[in-house]
Amino acid sequence: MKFDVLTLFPEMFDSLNQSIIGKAIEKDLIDINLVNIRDFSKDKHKKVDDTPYGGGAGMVIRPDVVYDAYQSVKSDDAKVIYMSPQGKVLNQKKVIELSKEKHLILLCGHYEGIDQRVLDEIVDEEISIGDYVLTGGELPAMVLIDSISRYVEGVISQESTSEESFSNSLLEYPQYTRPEVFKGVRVPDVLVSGHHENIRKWREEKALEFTKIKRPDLLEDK
Ligand code: 58G
Repeated sequence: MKFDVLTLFPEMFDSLNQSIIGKAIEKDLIDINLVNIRDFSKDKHKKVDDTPYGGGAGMVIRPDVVYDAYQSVKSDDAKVIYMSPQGKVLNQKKVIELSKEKHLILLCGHYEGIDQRVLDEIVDEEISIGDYVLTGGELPAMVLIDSISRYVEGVISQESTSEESFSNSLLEYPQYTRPEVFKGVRVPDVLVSGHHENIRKWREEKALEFTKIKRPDLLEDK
């Protein structure tokens, strides 16, 4: 999977060189190419934004610099995603769907956003990571990269993605590890019983119980 990220703050993505995603990059399972939109400014001061037509607060990113940044990475099979609070809210189904793509171009805005004309010209999909406004699209782009990369073959075990929360519309069952007694509380007996069928049933019940208590909305249309 190839990700091109169009951003004014490529350094923000340094944190992806850690843990599981860092390993996936080292192993060439995913390729993250950071493109600094500022490199495409034709201005002698490297300016990329200007005041909004019609007035109002803040600055808007110019369409021409974004378009040139896009031209430098586009391919015939690329899907362009604009990270925006006005997009469709991301969920696990969307993550799995996007993990089947070969090439994603993630566009990150800043300030008051990007000139609408270049968005209309190049964007295939607008995605939000939740109903709140951030100062930039970089954190949402990292959320997208992380969530999608988990589904790329070899990044984590297949078991981890098939057994997890949401793959059956339920939350996960609770997990326990050593010590067997912590602050006077024992690990549930069934988990140390070695009775695999009872363990499976107990986990199924707990997953349903947790979902009813914590996220009843997930059960609403079931
Ligand atoms: C209104 C406000 C429109 C994604 C800001 C466009 C991006 C939240 C999310 C913007 C984002 C999210 C400028 C800064 C997009 C631009 C960016 N905020 N919820 N902010 O996924």
